[in-house]
Amino acid sequence: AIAKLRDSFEVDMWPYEDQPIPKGELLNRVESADAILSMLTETIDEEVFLKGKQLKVVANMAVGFDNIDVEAAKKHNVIVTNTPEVLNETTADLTFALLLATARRIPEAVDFVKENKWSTWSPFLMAGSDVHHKTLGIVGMGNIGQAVAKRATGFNMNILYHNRSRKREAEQELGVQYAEFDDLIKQSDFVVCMTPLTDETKNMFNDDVFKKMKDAAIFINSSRGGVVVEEDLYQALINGDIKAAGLDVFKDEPISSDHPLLELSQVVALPHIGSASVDTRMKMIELAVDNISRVLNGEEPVTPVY
Ligand code: 8YV
Repeated sequence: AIAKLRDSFEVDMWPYEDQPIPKGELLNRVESADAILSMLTETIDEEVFLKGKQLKVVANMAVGFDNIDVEAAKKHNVIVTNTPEVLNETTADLTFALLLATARRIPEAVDFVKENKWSTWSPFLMAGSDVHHKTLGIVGMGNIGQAVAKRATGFNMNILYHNRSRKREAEQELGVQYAEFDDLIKQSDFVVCMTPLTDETKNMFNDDVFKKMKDAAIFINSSRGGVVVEEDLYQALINGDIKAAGLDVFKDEPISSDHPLLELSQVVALPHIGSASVDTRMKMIELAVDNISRVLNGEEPVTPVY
């Protein structure tokens, strides 16, 4: 995909495998840039738009774009694009895998075998929680939320959802039921967060919310870490307000191994790999490259965010 860009444009690429581009470096390089292909690791704020006088488009290789100040982009007449749809199914697969792994304590059980601790059989050895026929609450019923619900129907789960707007089609097709946020929180055995990070959703999972959940509830987050007050989640797990958590995302990523949540055996943590299948990442980068090529050729982008 990058080679395709190189056919028509000069490409200045940061070796992102090592570390995200430092802000100063980004500010230097953006001065001569017409486009930025960004990942979530880059904060694209007003400062970047002020320096990037030639900038016409910022193409984020992600569906979420909370790393970009969209209002500042509008002000500076810069188009912002994202990569929706192509990652829905892959992210839903990972979310469901995380739910199953957390409920059935898979990572703990794998370690148990590898660490040579399996010396006998006992009735409750690595016993976890059932998933089938339990109540799943999905907060954020966009396309990925709906793809998660579709998977849950195969497990005969009772599915509740909360969303800013009702999703009548999903209600009909998937048999999901709309619930007020508090009702969903109180009734669900599994609470899955699938909302984007906005001013409205920031810190929405806090002490108050965890206390309302069932003691046996399992919280799954594969959207954005910023929707959770991590200290409150830690306390909720310690105090037994909820049972376990599966987290693909954290407030400040990447986290290091001394992150408090990692001390807890009932936490399954992943390094933000929701959309990380080779097929999907290829589709995402191709879409991002397509968006850049189109804008720089004077055409409409495929997936603008506004
Ligand atoms: C990104 C994501 O691919 O799409 C999103 O919003 O969180 C992931 O799918 C990943 O963070 C790389 O930018």
